[in-house]
Amino acid sequence: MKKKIALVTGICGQDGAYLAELLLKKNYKVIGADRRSSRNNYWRLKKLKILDKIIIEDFELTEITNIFNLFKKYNFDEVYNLAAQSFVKASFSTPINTADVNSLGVLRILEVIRSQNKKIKFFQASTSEMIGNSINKSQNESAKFDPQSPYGASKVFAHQIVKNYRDAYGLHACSAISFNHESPLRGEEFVTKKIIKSLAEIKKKDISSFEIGNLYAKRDWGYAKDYVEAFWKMLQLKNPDDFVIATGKSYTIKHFLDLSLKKLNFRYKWQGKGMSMKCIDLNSKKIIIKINKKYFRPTEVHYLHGDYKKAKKELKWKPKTNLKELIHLMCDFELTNS
Ligand code: NAP
Ligand code: F7E
Repeated sequence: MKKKIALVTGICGQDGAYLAELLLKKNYKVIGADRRSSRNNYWRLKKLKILDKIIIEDFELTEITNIFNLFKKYNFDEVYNLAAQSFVKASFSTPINTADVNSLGVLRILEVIRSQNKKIKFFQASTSEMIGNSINKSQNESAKFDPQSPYGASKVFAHQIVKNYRDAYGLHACSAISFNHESPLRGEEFVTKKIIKSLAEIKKKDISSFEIGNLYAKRDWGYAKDYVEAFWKMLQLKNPDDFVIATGKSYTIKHFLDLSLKKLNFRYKWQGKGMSMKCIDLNSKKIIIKINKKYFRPTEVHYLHGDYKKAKKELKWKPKTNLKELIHLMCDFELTNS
């Protein structure tokens, strides 16, 4: 049987790497779209031992000709758009670039699909940051949007335009409203990876302490490898639709820190309040964690707690990894791989 051809944009990111691994297992021909960079950013694909199984193509979401030519070169069956300026904090300092990549970039792909081949199935990586601080009984597919950052706002445009192209032109286009998902392959600027990497470095005496921001926001954290399975399942549906992908559990950053400290066998105590709060290592008697204002955002999303009932029913999908298991995976990776 002819192999299906999938395009994965953002191939060098966390989700791109896990999704490529899954698609290869399912016998797809995987084309990985990567923007040119002087940095070697293939480390995730190398870790998963899949770099030589993927065809990497140059791809820049802000360049329509670039996208057009790539879609001329291959007859894609499925396109997974995972590329984005994905760091919320950075979107406050690069709002225009964030909108160009995350909003208009999606529209550029949709226009190319609409004009070249409407049969291509399209997946968009939407986010719980679109829901932001809106008050909803349940954070499901009908939740109102109240984004709290240029990132969240840029993703709302993308989400709405995907729905519009589905309705207006009959494209098989859908979006996953994913809540936070993490893994050993998570980018180092995100709070989970930052915490575990820094604690492991303290253990190894490479650093003595680190600083962090708001400990009291709540997040619904899942495992990225579980989430990419839902992404693939969505494109196998007869009728395209949008789905919340989440765990249905919500914890503070402080809770994540405490679980990580325990997993890494720290004896510790918290002291002080607010900006003066600190964590002391009871063995060395030294401060290992301090709060720094610079890690706070101008506006914060305080509480995320996804309701994935629809995905459970229609995709037969549910998260397989709980927070403790996720932390264990990330700690083990940090202790053995760096
Ligand atoms: P990630 O690790 O930051 O990966 C994003 C990738 O997009 C990177 O490889 C990046 O390239 C690429 N990219 C950025 N700007 C680009 C441009 N202008 N043209 C082409 N490629 C570009 O993100 P992730 O965690 O895997 O997330 C995947 C997608 O899901 C993103 O769209 C994100 O917004 C969305 N999402 C993520 C989460 C989550 O918790 N992880 C939750 C909801 C939604 P470089 O490697 O060169 O930087
Ligand atoms: O922050 C707080 C911070 O940067 C989580 C992206 O994948 O998920 C991610 O966005 C929380 C926030 O992720 C630090 O204020 C405290 O409340 O890990 P994060 P995020 O902003 O939730 C969504 C769903 C996406 O779509 C995004 O692409 O942690 N926090 N101290 C900190 N955050 C960071 N990064 N660094 C700190 O030192």
